[in-house]
Amino acid sequence: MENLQRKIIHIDMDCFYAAIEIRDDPSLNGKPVAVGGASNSRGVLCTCNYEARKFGVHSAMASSHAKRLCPELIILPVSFDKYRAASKAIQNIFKHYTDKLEPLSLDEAFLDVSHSTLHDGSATRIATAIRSEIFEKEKLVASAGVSFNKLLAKVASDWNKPNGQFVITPRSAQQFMINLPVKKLFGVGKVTAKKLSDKNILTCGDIQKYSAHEMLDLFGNYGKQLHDMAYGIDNREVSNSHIRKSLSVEETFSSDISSNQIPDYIFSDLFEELNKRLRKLKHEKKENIKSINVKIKFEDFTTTTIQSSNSLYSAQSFVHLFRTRITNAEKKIRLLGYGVTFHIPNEKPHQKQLSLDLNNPNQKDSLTC
Ligand code: TTP
Ligand code: MG
Repeated sequence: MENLQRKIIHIDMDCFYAAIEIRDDPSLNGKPVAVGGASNSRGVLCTCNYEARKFGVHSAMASSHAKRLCPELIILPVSFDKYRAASKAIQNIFKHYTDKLEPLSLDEAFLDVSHSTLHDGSATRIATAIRSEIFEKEKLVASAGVSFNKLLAKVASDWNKPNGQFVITPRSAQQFMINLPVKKLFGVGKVTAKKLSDKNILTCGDIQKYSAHEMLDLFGNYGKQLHDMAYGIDNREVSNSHIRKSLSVEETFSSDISSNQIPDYIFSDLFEELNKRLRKLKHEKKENIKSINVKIKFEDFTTTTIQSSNSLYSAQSFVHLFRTRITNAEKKIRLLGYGVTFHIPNEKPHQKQLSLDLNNPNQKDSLTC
């Protein structure tokens, strides 16, 4: 495998938003706790602690459903300011260990410690030290993955969650990949997993039975990427100058609305929120917008996204995009979202897909979680 010499750590905080809430209110300790929209207002959960997960509760679940699974569940409102402050504190801790640092979201980051002399240059011991420092200073628990590339470090950080770490060495990688379920790879959601399982492909070892060409024929460009991932190949650098690929905001209505009855203020509020978020970004400016999109979730939970690369970025363009495609009122609408994608300088197609999957900024940053 490539890059034997690199030492990459992926840190991911455990049940991040919920952990912060519990830290700040110790009476919540040991109870099932979630953060998100209220269960009587069609809200959705951002996350929940591991006590709640025992009941089958998870991120992005409707709060009302979560309450049915776990009637004792305490659902707290979202306090982004607190989460941002904790995130900043954690990022500052990472800087004690390396300058080559790539935050992926508020609660996770890649660190390249290949050239560190700390802890005798042992990435495993550096990862342990980072987790201890986070706990001592922030009273929050993190998990870590250690490996020789980003793909494997990220898979590894999920392996011993919560409060654990896992190392994939060049020597163990081959065996590890053979048994790794495809669902653990970035970008393999339910739909891709189903397509793969229809061909009896359940593990990375199953993918390895196909040549790169066969995977390309079967699944298009993504098939080739899956083939690389199945062998644990990932040459991407840990990059400090992380550039965002997209930004989106969304709102779940308090009750479903017919498409022709959506009040104007909903469109203008969404545009204003997107604008506000856009202003906060460092690198990605309005002039760098590649396309705009409108996401619609219907009452039956089916979702459609309408995208345009030819529209100006304006409030009218979003409304126009919505109106040109949603012309009948046959299905009511549950959620509306506005989003943009950005031009990425010098982007290679393969890197693009991988980093899109990795960063998945839309979901974590959306207004309704
Ligand atoms: P995750 O790291 O995916 O989840 P987590 O930290 O809550 O739990 P764990 O890593 O232990 O599995 O996401 C980090 C935060 O991002 C999470 O605390 C809340 C937010 N988030 C959402 O708002 N919506 C989502 O759908 C997801 C997955 C996360
Ligand atoms: Mg996390």
